[in-house]
Amino acid sequence: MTRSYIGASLKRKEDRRLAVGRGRFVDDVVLPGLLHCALVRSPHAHARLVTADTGAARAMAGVVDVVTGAEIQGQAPVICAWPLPGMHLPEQQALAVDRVRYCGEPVAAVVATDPQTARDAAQRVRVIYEALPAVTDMEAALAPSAPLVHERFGTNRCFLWSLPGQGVDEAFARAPVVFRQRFVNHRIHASPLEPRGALAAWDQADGTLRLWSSTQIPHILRLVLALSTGIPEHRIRVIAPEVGGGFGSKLNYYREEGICVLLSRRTGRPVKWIEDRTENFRGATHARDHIQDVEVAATREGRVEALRLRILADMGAYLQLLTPGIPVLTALMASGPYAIPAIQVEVTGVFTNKTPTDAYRGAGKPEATYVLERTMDLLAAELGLDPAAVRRVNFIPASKFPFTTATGVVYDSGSYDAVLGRALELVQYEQVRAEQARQRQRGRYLGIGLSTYVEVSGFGPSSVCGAVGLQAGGYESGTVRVHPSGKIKVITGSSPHGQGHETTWAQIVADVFGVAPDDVDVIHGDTEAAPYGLGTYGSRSAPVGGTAVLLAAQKVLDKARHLAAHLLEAAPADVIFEAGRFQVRGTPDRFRAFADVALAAYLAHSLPPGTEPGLEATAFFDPPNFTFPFGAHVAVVEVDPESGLVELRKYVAVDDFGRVINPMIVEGQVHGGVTQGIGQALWEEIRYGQDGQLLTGSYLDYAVPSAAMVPPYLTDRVETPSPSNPLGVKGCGESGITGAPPAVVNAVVDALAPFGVRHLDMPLRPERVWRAMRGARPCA
Ligand code: MCN
Repeated sequence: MTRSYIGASLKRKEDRRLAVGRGRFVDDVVLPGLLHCALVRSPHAHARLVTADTGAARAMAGVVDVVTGAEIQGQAPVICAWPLPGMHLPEQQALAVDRVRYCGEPVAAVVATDPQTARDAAQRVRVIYEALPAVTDMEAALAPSAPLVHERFGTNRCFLWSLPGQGVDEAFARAPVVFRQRFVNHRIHASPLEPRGALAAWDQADGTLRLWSSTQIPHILRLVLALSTGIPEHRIRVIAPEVGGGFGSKLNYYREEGICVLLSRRTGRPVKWIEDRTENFRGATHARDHIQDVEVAATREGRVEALRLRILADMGAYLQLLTPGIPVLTALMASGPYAIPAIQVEVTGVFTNKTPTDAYRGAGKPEATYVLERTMDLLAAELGLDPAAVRRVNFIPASKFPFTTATGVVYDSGSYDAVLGRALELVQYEQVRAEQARQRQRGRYLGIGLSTYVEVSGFGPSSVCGAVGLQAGGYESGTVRVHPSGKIKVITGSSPHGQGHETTWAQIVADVFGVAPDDVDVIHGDTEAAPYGLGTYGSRSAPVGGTAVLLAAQKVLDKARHLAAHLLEAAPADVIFEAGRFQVRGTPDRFRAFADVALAAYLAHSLPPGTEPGLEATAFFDPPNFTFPFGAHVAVVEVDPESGLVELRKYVAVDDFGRVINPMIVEGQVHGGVTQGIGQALWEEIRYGQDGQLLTGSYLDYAVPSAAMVPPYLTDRVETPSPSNPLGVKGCGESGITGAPPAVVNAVVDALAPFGVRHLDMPLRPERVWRAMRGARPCA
């Protein structure tokens, strides 16, 4: 019997080099004549640029070039790929010209022979600013007298996008239960282990550019760079070497990449820029930052009949690659796992004097889940029902798939009751509820929080991406190259940065050819090597990229079967492939080993008529639909009434990712995502002062959780294969961060129920929780 590697918890191939420090990141790339870039960044959130004196910096030994915005105006602007109808699209120059609009915006760049000299010289660039009033609050920004982030628009409203929603008004008119609530989904930050970095090497002789970037999207970056700089795309090679995490923040084209390219062209030498942590806090995109007003119409049994959702989404000062589209994803996913008949959503994008927002793990979907899951708990509290019962009343039944939501999204498959049932079983729901009641008598406050989510993963399909205005397709590519010895190279358009594609793609291909995963190596992240691919984000790689690799391998196998049939003098239909060899059906002694067929393909002494030598194929997979992973998470907390400290006592996650390729990698993805979600719920927060100064610009002020701050997670899976791809897989990368925040907040609010607390906004740091309890007398 052939062993199947799909479904096996193989250790990650890539960890062999990473664990011993042999990974090669952008900062490890050193080229002859390398120069280093440092940026002068605005200390003001909003100011007019009066003058910039670069003389002292230029005079320093080791400084090779200094540029200001005016000198490179128009040469490498940032591009937004998700224009919405009627949207105001501001210019974002590589370096600010005339005006700065957020604290940390780059205004000048210095290039020197070593990084320290570049940084010292950047300090000597004397910029005179005329400070202007800044606006950081979205509602204040929409007021008529607000300072304008972009004067030429005459408003800070970037766009208004809506789903009108049929039957919503009628449902509200007849519903016996109606309530509203405001949720603030605050601004957070991705915190990758490796900050951003870029190295541009312009070759004057042949007009070619190589750019090493810590990016999730090498091909898209190459295209955008070509459009932005005018350098022909076929003369650009983008390389994403080892990338130390991105979590969506490296799904972008950033000014710093363009600046390195321009400086390399000006100096004729390679130019590297490596971001420090403070810059990462100010310059890499932020995320979430929604104010969500929800109105709910429901029956007394807890069935939601209609939702009205108004979202204010903070764009920050400019639009990055996908900024406007993120809240649109929230709107489209506003039905969650529930059969809500009527949904109306209005999204307003708002400019403020803050760092631009964009994708961060989940990108719009955690925001939707948060609204829905808090809403379900509020409804349960309103009606005195159990939160699990309210969810069950509203779930889309398993028999109703494919299911079209009121927001127009077609869910592929689901079994929501199954994941909730298993999660309640694992957490021992009845017992914990009884324990909660007992402890309350003793003045101890336990809380139990549920979160049942569905999210969308596996971007494409391309036609749907186009229909919602995204200027990118949703397909992915893969090449499978069998060498004459039978060893295999896979070249993928996906661009992993921590997700383990080198291992999971090898598992897929090993199963097709009946070889060991060690016989399959995977190359990624180099536009010169890989067919055009869209990169890694939106938990798309397994459903779309993995499938492209599978299809390419199947094409190769098909060619090999024809060749084997020729060698065996049999009809291809009579040749079967089993345990790594082609054999004539019913005649086990007439066979050719896979490696022998590979050699024959390259020797080409005897090929079937019309067959080309060689054994490789490329496939592009454009899926017919997205995939819709789902799950049920339960958090159990205890709140200390003296300090407001929240202790997370238990966390259960039961998820459905369809068929699973590597359970251990998937488990790691869930752990990472859940931890980031808990981070948002309890600690992480990007805060600005009213003057637009970033108050949380380091890990002294911005608390990301460590392993010691979270409990061991209890996880399980249910498998409902996705019909959207032949592997039956759904993406798993964003589920944890989608499920966790409402589970934790629901648990804390549940713990505080005796204090009459109905809702608290994240992050639930001790002070906020303590203030909510203070003065309120607990009732048993
Ligand atoms: N997988 C599997 N079986 C499934 C689904 C996935 O074995 N049914 C495996 C895949 O083969 C892959 C991994 O799990 O090895 C994640 O696959 P997938 O869910 O398709 O997600 P992507 O590979 O597209 O990764 C993107 C996703 C996102 S959107 C963010 S953000 C994110 C994340 O994954 N950022 C990460 N995980 C991260 N992990 C690390 N270490 N660093 C990041 O920056």
